[in-house]
Amino acid sequence: MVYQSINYFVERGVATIAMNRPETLNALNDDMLSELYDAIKRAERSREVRAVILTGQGRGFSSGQDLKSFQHAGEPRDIGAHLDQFYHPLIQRLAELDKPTIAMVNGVAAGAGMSLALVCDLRVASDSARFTQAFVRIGLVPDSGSSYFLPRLIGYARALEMTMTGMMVDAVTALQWGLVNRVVPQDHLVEETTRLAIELAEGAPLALGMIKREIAYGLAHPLHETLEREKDFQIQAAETDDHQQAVQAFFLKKPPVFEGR
Ligand code: T3D
Repeated sequence: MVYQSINYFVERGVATIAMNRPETLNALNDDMLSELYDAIKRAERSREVRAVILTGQGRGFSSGQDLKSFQHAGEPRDIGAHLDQFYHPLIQRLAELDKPTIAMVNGVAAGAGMSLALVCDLRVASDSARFTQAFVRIGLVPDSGSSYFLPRLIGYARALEMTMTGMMVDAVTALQWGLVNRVVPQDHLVEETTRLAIELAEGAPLALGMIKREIAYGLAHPLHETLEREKDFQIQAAETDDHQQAVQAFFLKKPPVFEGR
């Protein structure tokens, strides 16, 4: 697929996917949503790619669904079919990607644009990033996973405040609330996020994939089931060449080199 609405490149094991409709603050139209899905699939299938950065070009991360699509004159728009066709597969694929994902939040993240940031494993925000659950401001409700991820990240009360008011949350507050992992000056955003992504790309890929699933499992299951799941994953991890090699490297006082085996 040739991309028109996003940019995609890979460097040092990190795929960077940048939404590229800056004149709309990267509003999500069908082309962009299809391309994002394709890019995630591409990153997932590439052996070279071991971490993914999702970001936006220009001064916005993403302003959410392109509001032009709501300005229809004739037939009412089938919003359920649209969510099923575009958003749900994208959010699900990102959530299930067996590689670490980082949202590099360069500016405003609104509505489903914020959902895209939430589904990523980590969020690094610039000091000019802003977050809004804009849905309610146009009489809609949270979608694209916001009602799943937001209370898990910031708690019930704050999630309700954000979703019921559509308030704008600045980067400092986002950090205090646990909505983002780090806030860095805008000028350092790419450098700092890339450094973190490379660190993850050089980590043990099989273990990282399992960690992602294990933590999600632990949030949704009781302790006794989580202990069993941890054990299953630990058995698998202990059998990898990466683990064996890393233990040897420890005693040789060398850094481990993880090959994903
Ligand atoms: O269809 C389905 O499947 C349902 C899915 C729904 C999911 C959703 O995401 S619903 C929520 C959609 N998003 C919004 O409601 C947010 C709308 N945008 C805003 O509230 C503001 O633009 C922001 C708070 C994000 C940023 O404000 P500000 O003041 O920094 O920028 P601005 O001047 O409002 O926007 C800059 C330009 O981007 C402007 O265009 P112009 O006037 O320069 O030609 C504006 O119209 C355009 N823009 C911003 N957001 C969108 C957009 N164009 C289309 N769609 C947008 N969502």
